[in-house]
Amino acid sequence: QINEAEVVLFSVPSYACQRRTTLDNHNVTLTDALSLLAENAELSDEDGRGVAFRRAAAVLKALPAPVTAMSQLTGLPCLGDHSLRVIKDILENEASDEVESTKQSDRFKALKVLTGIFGVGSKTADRWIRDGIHNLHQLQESGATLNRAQQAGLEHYDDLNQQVTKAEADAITEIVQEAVVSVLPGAQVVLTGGFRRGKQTGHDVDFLITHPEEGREVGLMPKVVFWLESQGFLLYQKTTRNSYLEVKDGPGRPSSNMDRFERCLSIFKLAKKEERGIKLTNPPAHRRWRAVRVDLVVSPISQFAFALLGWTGSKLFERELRRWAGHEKAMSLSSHALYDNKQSRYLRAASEEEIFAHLGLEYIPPSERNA
Ligand code: DGT
Ligand code: MG
Repeated sequence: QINEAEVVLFSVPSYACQRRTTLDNHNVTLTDALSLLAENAELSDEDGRGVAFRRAAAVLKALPAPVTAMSQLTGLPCLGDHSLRVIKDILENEASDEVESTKQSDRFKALKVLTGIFGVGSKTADRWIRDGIHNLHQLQESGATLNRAQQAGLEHYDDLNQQVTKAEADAITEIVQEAVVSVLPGAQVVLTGGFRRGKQTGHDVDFLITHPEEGREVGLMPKVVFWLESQGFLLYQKTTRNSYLEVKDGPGRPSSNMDRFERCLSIFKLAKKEERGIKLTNPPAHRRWRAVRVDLVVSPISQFAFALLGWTGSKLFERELRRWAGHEKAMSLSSHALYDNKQSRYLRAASEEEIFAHLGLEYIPPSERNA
């Protein structure tokens, strides 16, 4: 029995971008449960529900201590009835029936296995499940047509579903740095994504590349890719113009320099640590390398701060920044720019700090963006 006076009441602001969320999560059981329901919703094309669960989980991640009683949650934002019910079940019974039955369901398991293939999204997985395909064996037997990405994803399935370590990310950073500096001296490479937020593992390694002189970065991506390919570092690569944010959330009228924004989705062939730098005369019994997902993005220096902020994550933190900008400031934030709808002009920024300042937000460093 907890004494009323001893119950710690929590208080957090409602947007994740107003909060400091470190990797020190005091409510892992609860946030894992809510994240699983979020994932299930996303895999079932119920994005609204997915975001609701993600927001609820993020609020719990920001709390300074474990939740022990429902009364502590009074007044906290983003905790809807559904999330509160799940939290209550776990606090009272150690588990939520809904979470457990979702985890055990054939559909969820099949969606997880199939979307675990690089290049397979929820729509493709759903179509395959409707065709009776629930696992990799059935997929291979089915004769379903796979695109190049999916073929590579299937081929390297086990490697790509094994977490990338910080040590592996550092080894890849060295390779990418060598590639970039070889083809354009003075160009800069920054590790982004989860590793920039201080995570020790990740599902991929994300890099942002730029050059301090505007325009010098034009045409850089194909050169970097050619260098990496000729050195045998790439198992797969696809370079695309990045059109994700301009279309969905951008200021609406793409300017010509947005065409320069390039992204390369790749699979690296990374030598195993004990093999790096060693030339063996006899092939060893075990495989000497492993496949790792690597994302490269090239940005002109004028957009670099926006790209850095946009590619550091977390995904929810990004979403909340854009929601804050739109709903609270009448601004549109993308990985390219910040547009002020009231002043009808773009706001420049040379650093992430300046972007937070434009948005009227306290600066949150990468290690505290783990919402
Ligand atoms: P991970 O890799 O699972 O450990 O976690 P993160 O946080 O590194 O997530 P990841 O690699 O999926 O993406 C890194 C960040 O990049 C993410 O927080 C948001 C951003 N991002 C991801 N995909 C896109 C995209 O298609 N366009 C833009 N502009 N940003 C993206
Ligand atoms: Mg990542």
